Amino acid sequence: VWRIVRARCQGEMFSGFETLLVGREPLDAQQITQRICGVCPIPHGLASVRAQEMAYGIKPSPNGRLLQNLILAANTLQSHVLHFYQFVVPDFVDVSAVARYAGRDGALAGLKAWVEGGLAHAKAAQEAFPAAPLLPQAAAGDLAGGDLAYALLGHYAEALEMRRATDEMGAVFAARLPHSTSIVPGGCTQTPSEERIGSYRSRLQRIAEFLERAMLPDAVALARAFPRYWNLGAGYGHMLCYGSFEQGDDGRHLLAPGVLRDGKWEALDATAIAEDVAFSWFASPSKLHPSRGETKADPRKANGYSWIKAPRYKGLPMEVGPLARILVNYRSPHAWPGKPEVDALLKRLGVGPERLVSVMGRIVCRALEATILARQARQWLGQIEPNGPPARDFKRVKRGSGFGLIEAPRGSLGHWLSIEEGTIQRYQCLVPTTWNCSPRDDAGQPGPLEKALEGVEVADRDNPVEAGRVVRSFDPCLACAVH
Ligand code: NFE
Repeated sequence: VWRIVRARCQGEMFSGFETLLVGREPLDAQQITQRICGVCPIPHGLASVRAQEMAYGIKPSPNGRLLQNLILAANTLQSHVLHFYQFVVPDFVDVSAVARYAGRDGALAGLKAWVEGGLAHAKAAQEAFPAAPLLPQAAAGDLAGGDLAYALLGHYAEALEMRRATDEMGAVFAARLPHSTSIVPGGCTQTPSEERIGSYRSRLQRIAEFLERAMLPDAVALARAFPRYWNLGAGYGHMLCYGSFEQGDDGRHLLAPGVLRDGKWEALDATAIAEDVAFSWFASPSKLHPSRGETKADPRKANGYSWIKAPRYKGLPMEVGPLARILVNYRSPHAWPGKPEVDALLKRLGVGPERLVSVMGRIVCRALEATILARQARQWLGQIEPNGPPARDFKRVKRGSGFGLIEAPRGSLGHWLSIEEGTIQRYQCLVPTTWNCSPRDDAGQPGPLEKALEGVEVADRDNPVEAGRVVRSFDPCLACAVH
């Protein structure tokens, strides 16, 4: 057995969206920033819209808020289904077991043909190029086979269908996806006709049914089969949530903002955020709040090892994502309707809430959040005023500033904007994977994922699947992290 003593998390590309926005029309920002990522474009668009709404002094209209929530819900469900079935399941399951499947399940039979084809290709390539083995190395010996493999893989293809359904559902109001053309400051440009509401609702019913029948039970089955992962990959345990899915104009959210420092809840103070760059390839100074943030690339910087900055909250590295959202709300002194659901799930799993800070905790919280969100989306649909105005009017400003804080599928996302002479003078994004995959800060503290990898035991040094599973539990996205 090998033990990880140190880990470095590296973002190895520069994107530069913040610099390319300078000098542009602010109303272009929600279009341009959606291109940061194809998996979570909507939260980028909405964070930008929030920042502009603040600069223009408006809030979305009631329909606008509901439509924005419904578009974000669709994008979040798409991302959560992708993470579980297309990323996590193949990490824990012996996919080649499907090649031995002899039953009558149509989904598994289809997958079997696909896996057999892939294995045949890999074998042929290996024969042609024996020096470069393409077939996977020997498995670490803890991949699920048999009935569990069939159960989880049996939903793999259906999950792809569900991702299609989530994108179709989102596009009803987003006009198109992945990059929506309809989200604007004040709401959305798509009028919620009865037909559109019905179109969203019929897909949502299918997706909600899938989440309750397949995804949540499958996450529970996986957790039961791999109990070791309740004790792996904890990291610091500091959690951050900006809050998301506004329930009205009065500051209520489905997932309320808050912070856990050493397990203790406190209110979020958005001024207590700063980004360090001692180990990041930037020439700009450390300790800048994003409202004053700078992006000056310095690819040859001594000590630099990442294009990701190191954001800290009151000097601490914070984890963000579904686990952070659920735990912050679970530990909040304010009543949260999701709490009984968390308790019921923990009871079913036979673990206490303290075990949630782990690889398995991140996985089950994502599945639980998806079911809560799908249920809530039905309520929002019912609250829409059919054919009512989908947005509020606003006036562009010559000068102003604002910020938008939102929860993307992978965690807390903020955009900070300043406008001078009617154009963007400064634009800064602080993105979920920037929080989770940050490098060391000026004080030398490792980022959350770097910390979570410390101490992890690996059975096979050449095939460190345990480390891979820790990384995967954060659902990292390089494109977002470097933006
Ligand atoms: Ni590219 Fe993203 C999400 C955002 S993560 S996926 O969710 O914002 O950094």
